[in-house]
Amino acid sequence: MAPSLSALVILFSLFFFLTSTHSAHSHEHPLDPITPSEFFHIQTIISNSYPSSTHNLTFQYVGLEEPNKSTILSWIHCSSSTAKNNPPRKSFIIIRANKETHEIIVDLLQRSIISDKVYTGHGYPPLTSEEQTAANQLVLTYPPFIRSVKKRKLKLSEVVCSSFTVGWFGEEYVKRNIKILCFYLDVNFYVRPIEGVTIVVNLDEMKVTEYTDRIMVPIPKAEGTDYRKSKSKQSKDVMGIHDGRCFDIDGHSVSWANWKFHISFDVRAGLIISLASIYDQEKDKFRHVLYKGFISELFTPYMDPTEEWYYRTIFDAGEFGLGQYASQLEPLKDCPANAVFMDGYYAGQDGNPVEIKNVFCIFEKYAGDIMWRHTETSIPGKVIREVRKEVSLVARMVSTVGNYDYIIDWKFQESGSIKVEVGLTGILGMKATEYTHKGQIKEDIFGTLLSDYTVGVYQDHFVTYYLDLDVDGDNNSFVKSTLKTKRVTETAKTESDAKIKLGADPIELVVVNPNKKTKMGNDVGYRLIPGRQQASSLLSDDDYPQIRAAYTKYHVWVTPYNKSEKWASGLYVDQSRGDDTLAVWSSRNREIQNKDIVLWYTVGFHHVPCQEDFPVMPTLSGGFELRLKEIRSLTT
Ligand SMILES: *[C@@H]1O[C@H](CO)[C@@H](O)[C@H](O)[C@H]1NC(C)=O
Ligand SMILES: *[C@@H]1O[C@H](CO)[C@@H](O)[C@H](O)[C@H]1NC(C)=O
Ligand SMILES: *[C@@H]1O[C@H](CO)[C@@H](O)[C@H](O)[C@H]1NC(C)=O
Ligand SMILES: *[C@@H]1O[C@H](CO)[C@@H](O)[C@H](O)[C@H]1NC(C)=O
Ligand SMILES: [Cu+2]
Repeated sequence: MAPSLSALVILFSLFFFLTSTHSAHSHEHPLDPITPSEFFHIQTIISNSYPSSTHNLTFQYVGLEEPNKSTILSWIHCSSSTAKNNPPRKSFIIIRANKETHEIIVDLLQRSIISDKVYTGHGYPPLTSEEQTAANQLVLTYPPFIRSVKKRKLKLSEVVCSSFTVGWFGEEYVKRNIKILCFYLDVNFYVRPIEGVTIVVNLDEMKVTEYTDRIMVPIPKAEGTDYRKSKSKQSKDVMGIHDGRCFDIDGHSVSWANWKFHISFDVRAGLIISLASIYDQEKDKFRHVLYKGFISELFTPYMDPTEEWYYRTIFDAGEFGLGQYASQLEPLKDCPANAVFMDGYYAGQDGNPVEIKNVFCIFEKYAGDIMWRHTETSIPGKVIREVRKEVSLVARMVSTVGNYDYIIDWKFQESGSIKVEVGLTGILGMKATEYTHKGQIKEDIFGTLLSDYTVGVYQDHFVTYYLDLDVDGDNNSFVKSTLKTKRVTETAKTESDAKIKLGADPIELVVVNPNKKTKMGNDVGYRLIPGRQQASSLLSDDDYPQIRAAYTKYHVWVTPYNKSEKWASGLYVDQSRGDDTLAVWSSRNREIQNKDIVLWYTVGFHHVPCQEDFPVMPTLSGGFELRLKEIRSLTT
């Protein structure tokens, strides 16, 4: 590697910093998230057609209806000129009105509804937090539940409830139902489930429609489960070292070192990276790498088949929304001192914007690592030593869906890599039992006994990333090389060639642009380097949750770009039947060679709880790396 690379990169970032501080106002970008004033317009436009008083109107999803890729790319190319035509600005909205699901597109410049159609397929839209709260409250006034609380000698005022999706288990007709689980208060109430009670609430009627109380086991104790620092003996914070802030943010566009990208917020996906480009000094221009990347789904099945637990197979993005449950980040703890924060907005159930302060943080990270180095001692009379430190720029969001916290990081590196990481922390899903010692247990408890009357239930997590890599243009191919004694390289022609379960064979996976060659004649590309967590689903293929998340049987999929194929588990995930998943789309076996393709990668965790995960779980991380390959020395 040329030793001058880093110096040039630093000069360039300085230049960038200087030029951008001069542009006083930040301009709008067509991929920017829906703004608070746009949410108000959307609410007005739709409420005019569906007055809430007569329609029970609820906003289940409001997001950006993106302009076409070609529109975005030509907008970028003319964005340096002064005359710039902004592409149309539209929003995609899912509402419930009169017990029906509508898909609506609103033109935000014309302030009008462009299309409105009733969805009649399987599955229901994402849940709002308001309807969950209403259902949770309702249960506390339901007489049979009040009797169950009394029977257990508990105080009703100390009970808190939370909502779970019901899944789909082959029923022909399903209503818009959720199940409510209740816990007994303490800070860490997840350790204290009121086990054995099943409550079904119909969301359209806002009524309890099913109730059973089947099992009486003790409520686990609260002692020793409060994880707050004020309660702990170690209360000193460890502060890191940091360099100064030296990146530039203009609206939602970020530039740092040799990178620039756009960052956006969506109520379902959470953090979205778009238009990531890397600067090529030889050509003196930015080269496109990643058109778009985000978490498409996060599937978490618990592995307990009993009556009270079998349905707990949660799709955190499609059912609950990684953005809706994004946490406000705490300066100096969630993010270091040099971090810059951004706020996010989503539409509440009534359409009004809800603000999440500090939803993202962006910071430069130097952790003492080495990007590259060499010491040369073989030249007589000389010692040459060159070292470059590894500095990266991190964009971070944390989503707390119920008991679990997911730390979502996109890490850009000067070397050209993008390291994508997800960290799992928070509180385990816990089940109350009658046991206090392993020796008493004669049945399968589907988990680990962690404390008196407390089982941490086995669970898996499958984090599926959508990665629309457009390396130097949108026609790309996917190349799989199996490293045997003789290397076998195969360019995937159709979708079935690109479906990969990582395992014993060492393989190299590269997205290439076959139309762009280096001086040496190699295709330019990006390697996908799988990381530590490579679990794939253990559920059998005909198990209903597995039918709904069939794509978790493979780690890698490649599909031809199709604007509507965005959500790996389908647009409507609550009670979905698996008829609109990545696995179904891919079964068409379309051609993917020298095409605009999308790479899907799943980071999978088998989580067998252990004592150290209780009462709060230290972060367990997984991820992958996108690493440039043959990007330099381009001929054309
Ligand atoms: C976007 O692309 C689709 C399919 O290629 C096309 O039907 C549609 O007209 C395009 N829309 C715009 C605004 O260019
Ligand atoms: C409106 O919601 C209430 C409960 O919140 C329900 O009883 C009623 O049937 C709903 N009406 C319609 C038209 O959906
Ligand atoms: C990209 O692919 C399309 C359709 O597959 C083809 O028409 C076009 O010529 C390709 N462009 C390049 C640069 O190969
Ligand atoms: C895009 O994907 C959807 C859903 O799989 C499909 O119905 C549609 O036909 C696809 N469009 C194209 C142009 O392939
Ligand atoms: Cu887990």
